Amino acid sequence: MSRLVVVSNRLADPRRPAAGGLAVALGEALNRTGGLWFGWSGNVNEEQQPGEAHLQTRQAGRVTLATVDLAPEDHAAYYQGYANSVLWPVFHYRLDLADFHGAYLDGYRRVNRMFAAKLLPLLRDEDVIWVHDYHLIPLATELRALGCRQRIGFFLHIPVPPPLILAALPQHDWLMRAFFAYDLVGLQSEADVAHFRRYMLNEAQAEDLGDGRLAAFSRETRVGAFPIGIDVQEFERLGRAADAVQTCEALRQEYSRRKLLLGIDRLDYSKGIPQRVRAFRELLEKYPENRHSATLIMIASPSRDDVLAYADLRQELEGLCGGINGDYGDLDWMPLRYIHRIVARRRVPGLCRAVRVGLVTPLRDGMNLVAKEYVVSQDPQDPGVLVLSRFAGAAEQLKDALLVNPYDTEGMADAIQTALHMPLEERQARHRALMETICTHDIHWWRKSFLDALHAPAPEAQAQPPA
Ligand code: GDG
Repeated sequence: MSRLVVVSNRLADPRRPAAGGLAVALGEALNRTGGLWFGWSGNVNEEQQPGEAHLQTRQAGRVTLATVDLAPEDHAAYYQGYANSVLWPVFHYRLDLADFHGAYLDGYRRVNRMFAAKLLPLLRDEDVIWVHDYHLIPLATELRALGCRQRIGFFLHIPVPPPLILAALPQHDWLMRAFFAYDLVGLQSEADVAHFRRYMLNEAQAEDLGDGRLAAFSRETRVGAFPIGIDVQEFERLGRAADAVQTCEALRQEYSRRKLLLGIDRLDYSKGIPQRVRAFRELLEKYPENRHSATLIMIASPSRDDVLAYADLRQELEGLCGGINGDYGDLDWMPLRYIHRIVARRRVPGLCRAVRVGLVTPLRDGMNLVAKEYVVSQDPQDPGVLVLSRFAGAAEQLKDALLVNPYDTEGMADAIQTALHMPLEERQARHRALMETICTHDIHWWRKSFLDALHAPAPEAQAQPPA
Protein backbone atom coordinates (compact mmCIF):
# COMPACT_ATOMS: atom_id res chain seq x y z
CA MET A 1 0.00 0.00 0.00
CA SER A 2 1.39 3.41 -0.91
CA ARG A 3 2.22 5.88 1.85
CA LEU A 4 -0.01 8.94 2.19
CA VAL A 5 1.59 12.36 2.45
CA VAL A 6 -0.71 15.20 3.47
CA VAL A 7 0.33 18.81 2.97
CA SER A 8 -1.68 21.66 4.46
CA ASN A 9 -0.95 25.16 5.64
CA ARG A 10 -1.49 24.23 9.29
CA LEU A 11 -1.13 20.89 11.04
CA ALA A 12 -3.06 19.41 13.89
CA ASP A 13 -2.03 16.49 16.04
CA PRO A 14 -4.14 13.67 14.53
CA ARG A 15 -4.31 11.86 17.88
CA ARG A 16 -6.23 14.67 19.57
CA PRO A 17 -9.95 14.50 18.72
CA ALA A 18 -10.27 18.13 19.89
CA ALA A 19 -8.40 19.01 16.72
CA GLY A 20 -11.63 18.50 14.76
CA GLY A 21 -13.07 16.20 12.12
CA LEU A 22 -10.65 16.94 9.30
CA ALA A 23 -7.54 16.32 11.39
CA VAL A 24 -9.04 13.13 12.77
CA ALA A 25 -10.06 11.82 9.36
CA LEU A 26 -6.72 12.59 7.77
CA GLY A 27 -5.00 11.24 10.85
CA GLU A 28 -6.81 7.93 10.41
CA ALA A 29 -5.70 7.59 6.81
CA LEU A 30 -2.16 8.61 7.73
CA ASN A 31 -2.03 6.16 10.60
CA ARG A 32 -3.14 3.30 8.39
CA THR A 33 -0.28 3.75 5.94
CA GLY A 34 2.22 5.22 8.39
CA GLY A 35 2.08 8.63 6.75
CA LEU A 36 3.70 12.02 6.68
CA TRP A 37 1.98 15.35 7.37
CA PHE A 38 3.83 18.45 6.24
CA GLY A 39 3.03 22.14 6.77
CA TRP A 40 3.60 25.35 8.65
CA SER A 41 4.15 24.98 12.41
CA GLY A 42 2.02 28.05 13.16
CA ASN A 43 5.12 29.86 14.51
CA VAL A 44 6.61 33.04 13.13
CA ASN A 45 10.36 32.98 13.67
CA GLU A 46 12.00 36.42 13.95
CA GLU A 47 15.43 34.87 13.34
CA GLN A 48 14.52 33.52 9.91
CA GLN A 49 15.16 35.19 6.53
CA PRO A 50 12.36 35.23 3.89
CA GLY A 51 12.15 31.96 1.98
CA GLU A 52 14.28 30.11 4.51
CA ALA A 53 13.26 27.58 7.11
CA HIS A 54 14.48 24.71 9.25
CA LEU A 55 12.58 21.48 9.07
CA GLN A 56 11.36 20.07 12.38
CA THR A 57 9.98 16.57 12.62
CA ARG A 58 8.26 14.66 15.38
CA GLN A 59 6.37 11.40 15.60
CA ALA A 60 2.67 11.15 16.54
CA GLY A 61 1.93 7.41 16.59
CA ARG A 62 2.74 6.12 13.10
CA VAL A 63 2.53 9.60 11.61
CA THR A 64 5.53 11.84 11.07
CA LEU A 65 4.67 15.51 11.53
CA ALA A 66 7.11 17.67 9.58
CA THR A 67 6.86 21.43 10.04
CA VAL A 68 8.62 24.66 9.22
CA ASP A 69 8.36 28.08 10.89
CA LEU A 70 7.76 31.15 8.73
CA ALA A 71 9.89 34.28 8.58
CA PRO A 72 7.89 37.43 9.56
CA GLU A 73 8.01 38.72 5.95
CA ASP A 74 6.75 35.38 4.65
CA HIS A 75 3.94 35.26 7.18
CA ALA A 76 2.86 38.78 6.18
CA ALA A 77 3.09 38.26 2.41
CA TYR A 78 2.15 34.60 1.95
CA TYR A 79 -0.37 33.99 4.74
CA GLN A 80 -1.94 37.31 5.69
CA GLY A 81 -1.26 38.76 2.25
CA TYR A 82 -1.82 36.59 -0.81
CA ALA A 83 -3.75 33.76 0.86
CA ASN A 84 -6.07 35.76 3.13
CA SER A 85 -6.22 39.20 1.52
CA VAL A 86 -6.28 38.12 -2.14
CA LEU A 87 -7.33 34.51 -2.70
CA TRP A 88 -9.84 34.25 0.16
CA PRO A 89 -11.86 37.36 -0.86
CA VAL A 90 -11.67 36.66 -4.63
CA PHE A 91 -12.70 33.02 -4.27
CA HIS A 92 -15.60 34.20 -2.05
CA TYR A 93 -16.71 36.62 -4.81
CA ARG A 94 -15.50 39.69 -2.87
CA LEU A 95 -13.32 41.56 -5.34
CA ASP A 96 -14.09 44.73 -3.38
CA LEU A 97 -12.16 43.36 -0.39
CA ALA A 98 -9.13 42.04 -2.29
CA ASP A 99 -5.82 43.82 -1.82
CA PHE A 100 -3.72 43.08 -4.92
CA HIS A 101 -0.23 43.85 -3.80
CA GLY A 102 2.82 42.71 -5.81
CA ALA A 103 4.83 41.77 -2.72
CA TYR A 104 2.07 39.40 -1.60
CA LEU A 105 2.40 37.31 -4.75
CA ASP A 106 6.19 37.19 -4.39
CA GLY A 107 5.80 35.90 -0.83
CA TYR A 108 3.21 33.32 -1.90
CA ARG A 109 5.53 31.95 -4.59
CA ARG A 110 8.51 32.05 -2.27
CA VAL A 111 6.81 30.04 0.48
CA ASN A 112 5.38 27.48 -1.94
CA ARG A 113 8.87 27.04 -3.43
CA MET A 114 10.36 26.68 0.06
CA PHE A 115 7.67 24.13 1.05
CA ALA A 116 8.48 22.10 -2.08
CA ALA A 117 12.21 22.18 -1.41
CA LYS A 118 11.75 21.05 2.20
CA LEU A 119 9.22 18.36 1.34
CA LEU A 120 10.98 16.78 -1.65
CA PRO A 121 13.80 15.01 0.27
CA LEU A 122 11.21 13.43 2.58
CA LEU A 123 9.31 11.76 -0.27
CA ARG A 124 9.50 8.12 -1.32
CA ASP A 125 8.80 6.79 -4.80
CA GLU A 126 5.58 5.01 -3.86
CA ASP A 127 4.07 8.01 -1.98
CA VAL A 128 0.74 9.56 -2.88
CA ILE A 129 0.55 13.24 -2.00
CA TRP A 130 -2.62 15.10 -0.97
CA VAL A 131 -2.34 18.89 -0.88
CA HIS A 132 -4.99 21.01 0.86
CA ASP A 133 -6.41 24.42 0.13
CA TYR A 134 -5.79 27.79 -1.42
CA HIS A 135 -2.54 28.53 0.41
CA LEU A 136 -0.79 25.85 -1.61
CA ILE A 137 -2.20 25.92 -5.15
CA PRO A 138 1.26 26.21 -6.84
CA LEU A 139 2.89 23.56 -4.64
CA ALA A 140 2.64 20.77 -7.22
CA THR A 141 4.16 23.01 -9.91
CA GLU A 142 7.12 23.64 -7.61
CA LEU A 143 7.42 19.95 -6.73
CA ARG A 144 7.26 18.91 -10.40
CA ALA A 145 9.95 21.48 -11.24
CA LEU A 146 12.19 19.70 -8.74
CA GLY A 147 11.53 16.36 -10.42
CA CYS A 148 8.67 14.97 -8.30
CA ARG A 149 6.84 12.25 -10.30
CA GLN A 150 4.53 10.95 -7.58
CA ARG A 151 0.78 11.23 -7.85
CA ILE A 152 -0.45 14.51 -6.38
CA GLY A 153 -4.05 15.37 -5.54
CA PHE A 154 -5.41 18.73 -4.46
CA PHE A 155 -8.54 19.57 -2.48
CA LEU A 156 -9.89 23.12 -2.39
CA HIS A 157 -11.95 23.80 0.75
CA ILE A 158 -13.31 27.15 -0.48
CA PRO A 159 -15.64 27.90 -3.41
CA VAL A 160 -14.60 28.50 -7.01
CA PRO A 161 -16.19 31.69 -8.37
CA PRO A 162 -17.35 32.12 -11.98
CA PRO A 163 -14.62 32.63 -14.63
CA LEU A 164 -15.06 36.40 -14.95
CA ILE A 165 -14.47 36.89 -11.23
CA LEU A 166 -11.36 34.72 -11.38
CA ALA A 167 -10.21 36.70 -14.40
CA ALA A 168 -10.14 39.86 -12.27
CA LEU A 169 -7.27 38.33 -10.34
CA PRO A 170 -3.99 39.66 -11.75
CA GLN A 171 -1.94 36.54 -12.65
CA HIS A 172 -5.10 34.39 -12.79
CA ASP A 173 -3.64 32.52 -15.76
CA TRP A 174 -0.53 31.64 -13.76
CA LEU A 175 -2.57 30.56 -10.75
CA MET A 176 -5.09 28.46 -12.68
CA ARG A 177 -2.43 26.82 -14.81
CA ALA A 178 -0.94 25.51 -11.56
CA PHE A 179 -3.93 23.16 -11.15
CA PHE A 180 -2.66 21.16 -14.13
CA ALA A 181 0.37 19.99 -12.14
CA TYR A 182 -2.07 17.88 -10.07
CA ASP A 183 -3.44 14.52 -11.14
CA LEU A 184 -6.75 15.16 -9.39
CA VAL A 185 -8.46 18.37 -8.28
CA GLY A 186 -11.27 17.93 -5.73
CA LEU A 187 -13.84 20.69 -5.19
CA GLN A 188 -16.71 20.99 -2.72
CA SER A 189 -19.72 21.20 -5.04
CA GLU A 190 -20.99 20.69 -8.58
CA ALA A 191 -21.36 24.47 -8.89
CA ASP A 192 -17.63 24.82 -8.17
CA VAL A 193 -16.81 22.14 -10.73
CA ALA A 194 -18.93 23.93 -13.35
CA HIS A 195 -17.10 27.24 -12.70
CA PHE A 196 -13.71 25.56 -12.76
CA ARG A 197 -14.46 23.76 -16.01
CA ARG A 198 -15.83 26.87 -17.66
CA TYR A 199 -12.73 28.81 -16.72
CA MET A 200 -10.42 26.11 -18.05
CA LEU A 201 -12.35 25.65 -21.31
CA ASN A 202 -12.86 29.36 -22.06
CA GLU A 203 -9.88 31.13 -20.54
CA ALA A 204 -7.20 28.43 -20.72
CA GLN A 205 -8.44 26.76 -23.95
CA ALA A 206 -8.38 23.39 -22.22
CA GLU A 207 -9.63 20.35 -24.08
CA ASP A 208 -12.50 18.40 -22.55
CA LEU A 209 -11.51 14.71 -22.52
CA GLY A 210 -14.74 13.60 -20.82
CA ASP A 211 -15.17 11.90 -17.45
CA GLY A 212 -13.95 15.02 -15.61
CA ARG A 213 -10.64 15.03 -17.47
CA LEU A 214 -9.22 18.23 -18.92
CA ALA A 215 -6.07 18.74 -20.97
CA ALA A 216 -4.01 21.94 -21.29
CA PHE A 217 -0.38 23.08 -21.08
CA SER A 218 0.74 19.57 -22.23
CA ARG A 219 -0.77 18.02 -19.13
CA GLU A 220 -3.96 16.38 -18.06
CA THR A 221 -5.87 16.66 -14.83
CA ARG A 222 -9.18 15.37 -13.48
CA VAL A 223 -11.67 17.50 -11.60
CA GLY A 224 -14.60 16.35 -9.51
CA ALA A 225 -16.90 17.28 -6.63
CA PHE A 226 -16.05 15.62 -3.30
CA PRO A 227 -18.31 17.37 -0.77
CA ILE A 228 -16.64 17.23 2.64
CA GLY A 229 -18.58 15.69 5.52
CA ILE A 230 -18.25 15.52 9.29
CA ASP A 231 -17.28 12.69 11.61
CA VAL A 232 -20.87 11.87 12.56
CA GLN A 233 -20.04 9.20 15.14
CA GLU A 234 -17.45 11.34 16.87
CA PHE A 235 -19.84 14.29 16.98
CA GLU A 236 -22.65 12.12 18.35
CA ARG A 237 -20.28 10.80 21.01
CA LEU A 238 -19.36 14.35 21.93
CA GLY A 239 -23.08 15.14 22.16
CA ARG A 240 -23.68 12.34 24.70
CA ALA A 241 -20.79 13.41 26.96
CA ALA A 242 -21.37 15.35 30.18
CA ASP A 243 -20.24 18.79 28.99
CA ALA A 244 -22.63 18.83 26.06
CA VAL A 245 -25.55 17.45 28.10
CA GLN A 246 -25.00 20.05 30.83
CA THR A 247 -24.72 22.88 28.32
CA CYS A 248 -28.00 21.83 26.75
CA GLU A 249 -29.84 21.43 30.06
CA ALA A 250 -28.59 24.72 31.48
CA LEU A 251 -29.76 26.63 28.41
CA ARG A 252 -33.13 24.88 28.35
CA GLN A 253 -33.70 25.73 31.99
CA GLU A 254 -32.68 29.34 31.61
CA TYR A 255 -34.85 29.77 28.51
CA SER A 256 -37.71 27.46 29.40
CA ARG A 257 -40.32 30.00 28.26
CA ARG A 258 -38.42 31.17 25.20
CA LYS A 259 -37.33 29.87 21.82
CA LEU A 260 -33.64 29.96 21.07
CA LEU A 261 -31.89 30.51 17.76
CA LEU A 262 -28.18 29.99 17.17
CA GLY A 263 -25.47 31.20 14.83
CA ILE A 264 -21.93 29.91 15.28
CA ASP A 265 -19.13 30.85 12.92
CA ARG A 266 -15.67 32.31 12.64
CA LEU A 267 -16.10 36.06 12.45
CA ASP A 268 -15.62 36.18 8.69
CA TYR A 269 -17.28 38.37 6.05
CA SER A 270 -18.13 35.29 3.99
CA LYS A 271 -20.42 34.00 6.74
CA GLY A 272 -23.15 36.64 6.30
CA ILE A 273 -23.30 37.53 10.00
CA PRO A 274 -24.51 41.16 9.70
CA GLN A 275 -27.15 40.02 7.18
CA ARG A 276 -28.35 37.46 9.72
CA VAL A 277 -28.66 40.07 12.46
CA ARG A 278 -30.63 42.33 10.12
CA ALA A 279 -32.99 39.47 9.31
CA PHE A 280 -33.48 38.81 13.03
CA ARG A 281 -34.28 42.48 13.54
CA GLU A 282 -36.80 42.27 10.69
CA LEU A 283 -38.34 39.21 12.37
CA LEU A 284 -38.92 41.19 15.56
CA GLU A 285 -40.32 44.11 13.59
CA LYS A 286 -42.59 42.15 11.26
CA TYR A 287 -43.70 39.44 13.68
CA PRO A 288 -43.94 41.22 17.07
CA GLU A 289 -45.11 38.05 18.82
CA ASN A 290 -41.44 37.06 18.87
CA ARG A 291 -40.52 39.99 21.07
CA HIS A 292 -39.89 38.71 24.59
CA SER A 293 -40.02 35.14 23.31
CA ALA A 294 -37.16 34.62 20.82
CA THR A 295 -33.46 34.95 21.65
CA LEU A 296 -30.62 34.67 19.17
CA ILE A 297 -27.31 33.37 20.52
CA MET A 298 -24.57 34.47 18.20
CA ILE A 299 -21.11 33.07 18.63
CA ALA A 300 -18.62 34.72 16.31
CA SER A 301 -15.22 33.32 17.16
CA PRO A 302 -12.19 35.58 16.58
CA SER A 303 -10.51 35.07 13.23
CA ARG A 304 -7.73 36.87 11.27
CA ASP A 305 -8.19 40.06 13.30
CA ASP A 306 -4.91 41.43 11.96
CA VAL A 307 -6.47 41.69 8.46
CA LEU A 308 -8.25 45.05 8.06
CA ALA A 309 -11.49 43.76 6.52
CA TYR A 310 -12.03 41.59 9.62
CA ALA A 311 -11.60 44.49 12.05
CA ASP A 312 -14.15 46.50 10.01
CA LEU A 313 -16.60 43.61 10.09
CA ARG A 314 -16.32 43.32 13.86
CA GLN A 315 -17.10 46.99 14.28
CA GLU A 316 -20.12 46.78 11.97
CA LEU A 317 -21.45 43.72 13.75
CA GLU A 318 -21.05 45.15 17.23
CA GLY A 319 -22.97 48.25 16.13
CA LEU A 320 -25.83 46.11 14.75
CA CYS A 321 -26.02 43.88 17.85
CA GLY A 322 -25.99 46.85 20.22
CA GLY A 323 -28.70 48.51 18.10
CA ILE A 324 -31.08 45.54 18.34
CA ASN A 325 -30.63 45.11 22.07
CA GLY A 326 -31.01 48.84 22.65
CA ASP A 327 -34.14 49.16 20.50
CA TYR A 328 -35.96 45.94 21.41
CA GLY A 329 -34.46 44.69 24.68
CA ASP A 330 -36.30 44.96 27.97
CA LEU A 331 -35.53 44.54 31.66
CA ASP A 332 -36.40 40.84 31.49
CA TRP A 333 -35.36 40.00 27.91
CA MET A 334 -32.49 40.69 25.55
CA PRO A 335 -33.08 39.64 21.93
CA LEU A 336 -29.45 38.91 21.14
CA ARG A 337 -26.54 37.34 22.97
CA TYR A 338 -23.40 38.10 21.01
CA ILE A 339 -20.23 36.28 22.05
CA HIS A 340 -16.87 37.10 20.45
CA ARG A 341 -15.00 34.13 21.85
CA ILE A 342 -14.33 30.49 21.02
CA VAL A 343 -16.74 28.16 22.74
CA ALA A 344 -15.13 24.84 23.76
CA ARG A 345 -15.79 22.19 21.10
CA ARG A 346 -17.16 19.73 23.66
CA ARG A 347 -20.01 22.18 24.38
CA VAL A 348 -20.97 22.82 20.74
CA PRO A 349 -23.32 19.82 20.29
CA GLY A 350 -25.18 20.74 23.50
CA LEU A 351 -25.56 24.30 22.35
CA CYS A 352 -26.92 23.14 18.99
CA ARG A 353 -29.36 20.73 20.62
CA ALA A 354 -30.80 23.36 22.96
CA VAL A 355 -31.93 25.69 20.19
CA ARG A 356 -35.02 25.48 18.00
CA VAL A 357 -33.48 27.12 14.94
CA GLY A 358 -29.93 26.88 13.56
CA LEU A 359 -29.02 29.83 11.35
CA VAL A 360 -26.31 29.04 8.82
CA THR A 361 -26.50 31.90 6.36
CA PRO A 362 -23.16 32.52 4.60
CA LEU A 363 -22.97 34.79 1.56
CA ARG A 364 -20.59 32.16 0.12
CA ASP A 365 -19.11 29.07 1.66
CA GLY A 366 -17.18 26.13 0.24
CA MET A 367 -19.27 23.69 2.28
CA ASN A 368 -20.07 24.81 5.86
CA LEU A 369 -19.67 22.14 8.47
CA VAL A 370 -21.73 23.93 11.12
CA ALA A 371 -24.86 23.11 9.08
CA LYS A 372 -24.07 19.40 9.34
CA GLU A 373 -23.05 19.57 12.99
CA TYR A 374 -26.30 21.33 13.85
CA VAL A 375 -28.42 18.59 12.28
CA VAL A 376 -26.45 15.76 13.89
CA SER A 377 -26.81 17.38 17.35
CA GLN A 378 -30.62 17.33 17.30
CA ASP A 379 -32.96 15.11 19.28
CA PRO A 380 -34.68 13.08 16.50
CA GLN A 381 -37.95 13.08 18.52
CA ASP A 382 -38.04 16.86 18.79
CA PRO A 383 -35.52 18.26 16.31
CA GLY A 384 -34.73 21.88 15.59
CA VAL A 385 -34.87 23.42 12.11
CA LEU A 386 -31.89 24.31 9.96
CA VAL A 387 -32.17 27.60 8.05
CA LEU A 388 -29.44 27.39 5.41
CA SER A 389 -28.14 29.82 2.82
CA ARG A 390 -28.53 28.59 -0.74
CA PHE A 391 -24.98 29.94 -1.29
CA ALA A 392 -23.31 27.45 1.04
CA GLY A 393 -21.84 24.39 -0.72
CA ALA A 394 -23.87 22.36 1.80
CA ALA A 395 -27.11 23.54 0.15
CA GLU A 396 -26.46 21.21 -2.80
CA GLN A 397 -26.76 18.27 -0.42
CA LEU A 398 -29.07 19.54 2.34
CA LYS A 399 -32.19 20.23 0.31
CA ASP A 400 -34.46 19.49 3.28
CA ALA A 401 -33.23 22.52 5.18
CA LEU A 402 -35.14 25.78 4.82
CA LEU A 403 -33.06 27.34 2.07
CA VAL A 404 -32.75 31.12 2.10
CA ASN A 405 -31.12 33.97 0.21
CA PRO A 406 -29.08 35.83 2.85
CA TYR A 407 -29.24 39.08 0.84
CA ASP A 408 -33.04 39.05 1.13
CA THR A 409 -33.63 40.35 4.65
CA GLU A 410 -37.40 40.03 4.56
CA GLY A 411 -37.33 36.58 2.95
CA MET A 412 -34.94 35.38 5.62
CA ALA A 413 -37.14 36.82 8.39
CA ASP A 414 -40.11 34.95 6.90
CA ALA A 415 -38.11 31.70 6.80
CA ILE A 416 -37.08 32.13 10.45
CA GLN A 417 -40.72 32.68 11.37
CA THR A 418 -41.65 29.48 9.49
CA ALA A 419 -38.86 27.61 11.27
CA LEU A 420 -39.96 28.85 14.70
CA HIS A 421 -43.48 27.59 14.09
CA MET A 422 -42.85 24.44 12.08
CA PRO A 423 -45.05 21.52 13.20
CA LEU A 424 -43.33 18.57 14.89
CA GLU A 425 -44.06 16.10 12.08
CA GLU A 426 -42.47 18.29 9.43
CA ARG A 427 -39.45 18.92 11.64
CA GLN A 428 -39.00 15.18 12.13
CA ALA A 429 -39.35 14.38 8.44
CA ARG A 430 -36.85 17.04 7.41
CA HIS A 431 -34.42 15.96 10.10
CA ARG A 432 -34.60 12.31 9.00
CA ALA A 433 -33.88 13.22 5.39
CA LEU A 434 -30.99 15.50 6.35
CA MET A 435 -29.47 12.87 8.63
CA GLU A 436 -29.53 10.31 5.88
CA THR A 437 -27.50 12.52 3.55
CA ILE A 438 -25.07 13.61 6.26
CA CYS A 439 -24.46 10.06 7.51
CA THR A 440 -23.99 8.61 4.02
CA HIS A 441 -21.59 11.36 2.99
CA ASP A 442 -19.56 11.66 6.17
CA ILE A 443 -15.89 12.54 6.50
CA HIS A 444 -14.78 8.95 5.99
CA TRP A 445 -16.76 8.73 2.72
CA TRP A 446 -15.13 11.99 1.62
CA ARG A 447 -11.59 10.86 2.35
CA LYS A 448 -12.10 7.46 0.80
CA SER A 449 -13.78 8.71 -2.37
CA PHE A 450 -11.04 11.30 -2.93
CA LEU A 451 -8.19 8.88 -2.30
CA ASP A 452 -9.80 6.13 -4.40
CA ALA A 453 -10.10 8.58 -7.29
CA LEU A 454 -6.49 9.68 -6.80
CA HIS A 455 -5.29 6.07 -6.80
CA ALA A 456 -7.39 5.13 -9.83
CA PRO A 457 -5.16 4.17 -12.75
CA ALA A 458 -4.26 7.05 -15.03
CA PRO A 459 -1.20 5.69 -16.79
CA GLU A 460 -0.58 8.75 -18.95
CA ALA A 461 -0.78 11.04 -15.93
CA GLN A 462 2.23 9.35 -14.31
CA ALA A 463 4.30 9.67 -17.42
CA GLN A 464 3.47 13.31 -18.04
CA PRO A 465 6.25 15.85 -18.26
CA PRO A 466 6.32 18.62 -15.65
CA ALA A 467 3.78 21.42 -16.19
C1 GDG B 1 -13.34 25.97 5.44
C2 GDG B 1 -14.38 26.43 4.41
C3 GDG B 1 -15.54 24.23 4.64
C4 GDG B 1 -16.83 27.64 14.77
N1 GDG B 1 -16.89 28.46 15.85
C5 GDG B 1 -16.48 27.74 16.91
C6 GDG B 1 -16.16 26.45 16.46
N2 GDG B 1 -16.38 26.42 15.15
C7 GDG B 1 -16.16 25.21 14.33
C8 GDG B 1 -17.43 24.66 13.78
C9 GDG B 1 -16.91 23.90 12.55
C10 GDG B 1 -15.70 24.72 12.14
O1 GDG B 1 -15.31 25.51 13.25
C11 GDG B 1 -16.02 25.68 11.01
O2 GDG B 1 -16.21 24.98 9.83
P1 GDG B 1 -16.82 25.68 8.54
O3 GDG B 1 -17.06 24.62 7.54
O4 GDG B 1 -18.04 26.45 8.89
O5 GDG B 1 -15.83 26.80 8.08
P2 GDG B 1 -14.33 27.29 7.75
O6 GDG B 1 -13.52 27.43 8.98
O7 GDG B 1 -14.54 28.56 7.00
O8 GDG B 1 -13.67 26.17 6.81
C12 GDG B 1 -15.72 25.74 4.64
C13 GDG B 1 -14.40 23.81 5.57
O9 GDG B 1 -13.21 24.54 5.27
C14 GDG B 1 -14.10 22.32 5.46
O10 GDG B 1 -13.78 21.99 4.13
O11 GDG B 1 -16.75 23.62 5.09
O12 GDG B 1 -16.65 26.10 3.64
O13 GDG B 1 -14.55 27.85 4.47
O14 GDG B 1 -16.48 22.63 12.90
O15 GDG B 1 -18.07 23.89 14.74
N3 GDG B 1 -15.71 25.48 17.26
C15 GDG B 1 -15.55 25.78 18.58
N4 GDG B 1 -15.85 27.01 19.08
C16 GDG B 1 -16.32 28.02 18.29
O16 GDG B 1 -16.58 29.12 18.78
N5 GDG B 1 -15.08 24.84 19.40
